[in-house]
Amino acid sequence: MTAAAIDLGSYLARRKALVEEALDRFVSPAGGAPPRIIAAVRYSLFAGGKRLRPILCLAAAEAVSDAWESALPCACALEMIHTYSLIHDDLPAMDDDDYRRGRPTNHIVFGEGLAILAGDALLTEAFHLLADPGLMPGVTPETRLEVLRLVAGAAGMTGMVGGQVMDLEGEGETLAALTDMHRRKTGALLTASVVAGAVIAGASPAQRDILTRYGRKIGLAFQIADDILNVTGDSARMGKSTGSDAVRGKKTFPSLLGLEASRLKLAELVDGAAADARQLGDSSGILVQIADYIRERNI
Ligand code: GRG
Repeated sequence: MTAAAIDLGSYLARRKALVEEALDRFVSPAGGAPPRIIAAVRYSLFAGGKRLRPILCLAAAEAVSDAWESALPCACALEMIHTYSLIHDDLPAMDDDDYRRGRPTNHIVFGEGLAILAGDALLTEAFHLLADPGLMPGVTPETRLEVLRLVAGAAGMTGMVGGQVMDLEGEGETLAALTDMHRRKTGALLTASVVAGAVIAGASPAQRDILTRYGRKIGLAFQIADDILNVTGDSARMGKSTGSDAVRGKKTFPSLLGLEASRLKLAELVDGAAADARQLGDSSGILVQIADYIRERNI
């Protein structure tokens, strides 16, 4: 069966279940950490996220090799880094949000101190997983180091943290600045998810280049879709308030470009990403469908 024939809904559900079962093992009360930090970490880690970053990591690995399951610990590490970023982003010192994924945010339930530490723990444990020689069988030390380097780069000052700083400083007043901010804040980790999966699966330099281009396009597309959803989305379905960007006077793609031009930009990026993925041949069917899913998503 070619990948194009796979039903996306069932693929996403299967990969999500695989990731959640692995996260449950990796962040377990049996690991010896104080129960309160485990509770705070697990509260946000199992709050109903879409698991898009780990699924992208596994799908990219699968596009390159049949040995894609070696990427599972890395997929989990990426979800842990993503969850840390959401916990910290919701803090009073940052976006000061009381609800995420339809539930009170981590600091509302556990207090600010524990929420900061839950984020710290998730970030640290993610690198603990990536560095564990007992995980990712068959992956050479050089490849592991390369994955560590690219995930750290995406999460750090030139990537997600840098983008968050630009956001805090109110940068993003022009389309170029907004695009740069989002490429760092949201795009970098999404791109790294794709590239890390491919590298673990033994991608050639040409495959890696193709998937880097794909990742950069869907990374920005994801943020434009998020901005559009903040204007047009259904808050009950999304589990968070919509319209908040306009209330806060935040610059977004719809506020700078208008809704219609934002939709066109989103379509251009998604179509471009799908064209990139198709260069990998039949095994890229799922990546093509995930690009479309980002265009169509309503949560
Ligand atoms: C605190 C260092 C630090 C960084 C925070 C990513 C981020 C940087 C903040 C999140 C702010 C935000 C809501 C951005 C919009 C795009 C986005 C990342 C949405 C949430 O990602 P989803 O939709 O979430 O993949 P789920 O809930 O499905 O996991």
